[in-house]
Amino acid sequence: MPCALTPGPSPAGGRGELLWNGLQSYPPMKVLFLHPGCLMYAEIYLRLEPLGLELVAAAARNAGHDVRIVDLQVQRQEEYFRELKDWRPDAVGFSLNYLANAPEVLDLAIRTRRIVPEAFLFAGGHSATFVAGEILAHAGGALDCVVCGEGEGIVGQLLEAAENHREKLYTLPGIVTREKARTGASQDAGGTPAPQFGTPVPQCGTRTPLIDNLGTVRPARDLLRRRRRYFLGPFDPCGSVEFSRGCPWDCTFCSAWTFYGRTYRKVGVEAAVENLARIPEPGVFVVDDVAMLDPEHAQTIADEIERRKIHKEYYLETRSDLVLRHPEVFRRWRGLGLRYMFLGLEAIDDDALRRFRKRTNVGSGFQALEVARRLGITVAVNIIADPQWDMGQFEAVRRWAASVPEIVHLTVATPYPGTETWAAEAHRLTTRDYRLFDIQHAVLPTRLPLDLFYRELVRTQEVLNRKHLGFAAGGHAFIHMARLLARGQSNFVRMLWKFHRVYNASRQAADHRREVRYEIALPEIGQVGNLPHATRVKMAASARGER
Ligand code: B12
Ligand code: SF4
Repeated sequence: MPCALTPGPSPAGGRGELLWNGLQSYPPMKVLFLHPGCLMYAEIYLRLEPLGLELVAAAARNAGHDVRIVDLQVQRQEEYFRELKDWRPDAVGFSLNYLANAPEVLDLAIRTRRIVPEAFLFAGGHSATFVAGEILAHAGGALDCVVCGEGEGIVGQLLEAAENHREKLYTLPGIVTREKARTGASQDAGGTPAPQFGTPVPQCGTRTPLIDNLGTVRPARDLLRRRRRYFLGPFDPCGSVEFSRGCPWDCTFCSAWTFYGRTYRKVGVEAAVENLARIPEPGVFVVDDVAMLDPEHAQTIADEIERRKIHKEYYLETRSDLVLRHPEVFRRWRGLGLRYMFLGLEAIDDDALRRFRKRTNVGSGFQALEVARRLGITVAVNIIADPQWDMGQFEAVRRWAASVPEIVHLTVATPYPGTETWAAEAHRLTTRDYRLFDIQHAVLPTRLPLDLFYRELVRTQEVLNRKHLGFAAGGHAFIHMARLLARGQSNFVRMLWKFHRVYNASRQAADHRREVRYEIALPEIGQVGNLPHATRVKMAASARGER
């Protein structure tokens, strides 16, 4: 039975009792956590366990509550609603990492409120942090609060407050209620200052304090009901692990660094490897923003993996300059099972890299590809398509992609709340439909007519996919697919034939014509902190309608 240091009588509606020693005791709450469905990319290439939500769920369970998770990436909405009606949770927590999922989460919250009117409903996650105030406004009372920042450190206190003194919720660091969002009140203590870019201060006075001791909460992997549905290309099934959190770089299009205030924290070696050892799947995705950033940490984890004789295969995301700086680390990890690496090359011209403030250049990106090839690590690279691209630029990317052995992905430049590009470009948006902010749609003006832009985009993605398919279908991959099917794992094989259904120029153009019920709020110049001068000038110009 959870026990809180909150003397005094229970407020009306609370279920707690006052104990002889003045402490408040209250029965465990039934807490249901929900992850929304897949976005385009996850429909095809990968679908991974929601590690952040598993951590929050574990922390709630450690606080003594009865906890369940529903993941709509691999479960149907009917299952969620059945769970609501049969189990009748006291609290429901919605995960909102991806901005494009906002309308789905809002609709689910509104329907949830009707089914369990007394329940405490809250949302959290990466995107929720940056748009907390507007999400609460859109929800029109369906959501009680939004948690800004990391969830595992605060969820115990949050549930305790929800149960016993809901009127004081807003005093918790990083917790935004409707009232707090409306008045801009920032009376919470001990929080970390709010992320800077595009984050209107009244939406989120502070974030939850950054956690000192990452890795001590063990993700509640056991709560996921369809683990075999998570996969990452040929890693089918696939688990996820976290070795570090945050990023010290400051690319203009990325919000990973603003979310964590440009900090970089490592999970202790023992905890990291223990968490890894507990993953039942043979393939593992390392979720770190920039894996292998600290070579010593990477080597010590490798030592421990060897000592414990853990045999897994790994897929990670990192930067090309790190591959060049510490090839010995990648060689060592290759020996341990590192098979795939995702490198955000982002562009094949230096001007664009400068604009993105990537702090690297095309030459070193290409050198890193060479190093990875020599090490036998398969690389997937990402290129950001600028909506201002013309036919020639698409063609150049197609030609380049065909000339290299790597897997190439194309995403569309998208300003997000929490990024510097959001502050600078938001006033040029052609749509404010959250659903289109998934880096597969163009939300800024395109140079080509929109239909043609999508035709070129899909055509390029198709060429890249065909190349990828060619690799996958050849040689060992065929045997691999046969083995997967024999084990009843069909995620990877299905993905190979699903491309045309998901990536389709007419479908993408039609997405712009859907009715929009929830619109993203635009930033105001006065609401963004510490922006570089050049960005402020750009912002002011775009606010005046200039390009
Ligand atoms: C790993 C990762 C993935 C994995 C998915 C992991 C998963 N299933 O959750 C893969 C590779 C599949 C992926 C895919 C995509 N991703 Co991604 N991804 C990341 C990355 C690098 C790390 C996320 C992570 O696991 N962090 C570690 C865990 C522990 O943290 P967390 O999930 O954030 O959870 C913490 C808090 O957010 C909070 N929290 C989370 N949920 C909840 C719920 C409640 C109730 C509460 C209280 C708190 C809470 O508490 C958690 C613990 O501290 C982030 C960058 C980042 N640093 O966030 C980008 C990021 C989230 N991805 C991004 C994008 C754009 C995408 C794609 C759309 C890309 C694409 N090419 O299409 C797809 C969409 C996938 C989909 N949902 O369908 C953007 C999101 C931008 C936005 N504002 O929407 C990010 C921020 C990267 C960036 N450069 O800006 N991604
Ligand atoms: S894109 Fe990568 S390197 Fe750049 S800020 Fe984001 S996580 Fe860091």
